[in-house]
Amino acid sequence: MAQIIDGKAISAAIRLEVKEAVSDWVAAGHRAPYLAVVLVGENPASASYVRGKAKAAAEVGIESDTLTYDASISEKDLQEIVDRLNQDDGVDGILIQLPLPDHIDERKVIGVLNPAKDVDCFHPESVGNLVIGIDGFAPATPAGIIELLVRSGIETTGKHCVIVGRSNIVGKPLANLMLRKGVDATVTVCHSRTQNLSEITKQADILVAAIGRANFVTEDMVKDGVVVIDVGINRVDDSTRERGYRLVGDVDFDAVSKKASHITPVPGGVGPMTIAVLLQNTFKAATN
Ligand code: BQF
Repeated sequence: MAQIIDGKAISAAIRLEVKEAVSDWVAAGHRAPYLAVVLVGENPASASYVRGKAKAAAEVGIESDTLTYDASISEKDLQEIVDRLNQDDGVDGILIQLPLPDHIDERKVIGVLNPAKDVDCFHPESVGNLVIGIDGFAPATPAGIIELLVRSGIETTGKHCVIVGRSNIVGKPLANLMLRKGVDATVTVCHSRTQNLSEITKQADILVAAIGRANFVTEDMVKDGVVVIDVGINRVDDSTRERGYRLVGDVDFDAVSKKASHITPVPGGVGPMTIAVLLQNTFKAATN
C-alpha cells in the first residue's frame, strides 16, 4: 500500500514559510507584497480557483485584488489593463487567470506582461529562462510537484520520470524542471498520440499524470514501487454529493495505490501546491 503524499500539509508548511518571510519584510519597513489577479468571464472553476488564491494570499499577508471583466472585453482592452498593471509600482505580481474567452488570443495578452511581474511563469521570456536554467519565477504546478518530491524525501537523481501530458502549463515546464541540475531525472514526455503508452509508463520510477481524463492511468500501466503524481482534476457525477459531482484525478487511485510506493491524492495533492508556489513567487516579485 502506497504512502500518501499529503499536498495539503506540505502546502501549509510552505505557506507558513511565506507568511513568516512576509512578516519579516513588513517589519523591516516595506509595504506588503501585492498581487493583481485578472479574471475574465464567468467560468465557475476559474472563479473558484481565483477565490482560493486571494484567500491564501490574505492568510500570508499578501494583498491582492481580483480585477473582474466581462467575457466580451476586447483583446486590446485587456492588453491595456495588463500594461497599466505593469506600470504600477504598487503591483508586484500579475496573474492572468486562464482560460481566457475564445475570441482572445491568450498569447497576445500574456506577451504584454512584464516578465518581472509574471508570477505564473507564462511569458515567453520567463519560459526561455526556465528552459536554459536562469533563475526566475517557478511555474506553479511543476514547481509544486518538485517541492512535493523533495519534501517527501523522494530521490530524483538518475530516475526515469515519465510525464503523460505535454501542456504548456504542466507537461513541458515540468520536463524542464525535472532535467535541471540538482534534480537530474531522465525524462520521457508522452501524450495522446504516443504509441505503446503503457510500455513506457511501466518503465517510470516517477510517473506524472497530467492528461485531463478521469482514472486514465490504471494498475497495469505501472510497475511496483512507482511514485505517482496525479495532476488531474476531473469532475465525475456523484449523486451522493451535495454538489452532484466529486473530483477525481487522472489516476485510478484505488488500484494504482496498491502498487505504488508513494501517490498523491485528488483533491489535496498537487492542487494546493500550485497555490503555495504562487505565494512564494509573489513574495519573490515583491522583494527582488
Ligand atoms: C486541491 C487549474 C486546470 C485549469 C486551470 C487545491 C486547486 C485545485 C485543487 C487550485 C488549477 C488547478 C488552478 C486543490 C489552481 C489548481 O485541494 O486538490 C487548489 O486552485 N488550482 C487554476 O488556477 O487554474 C486551473 C486547473
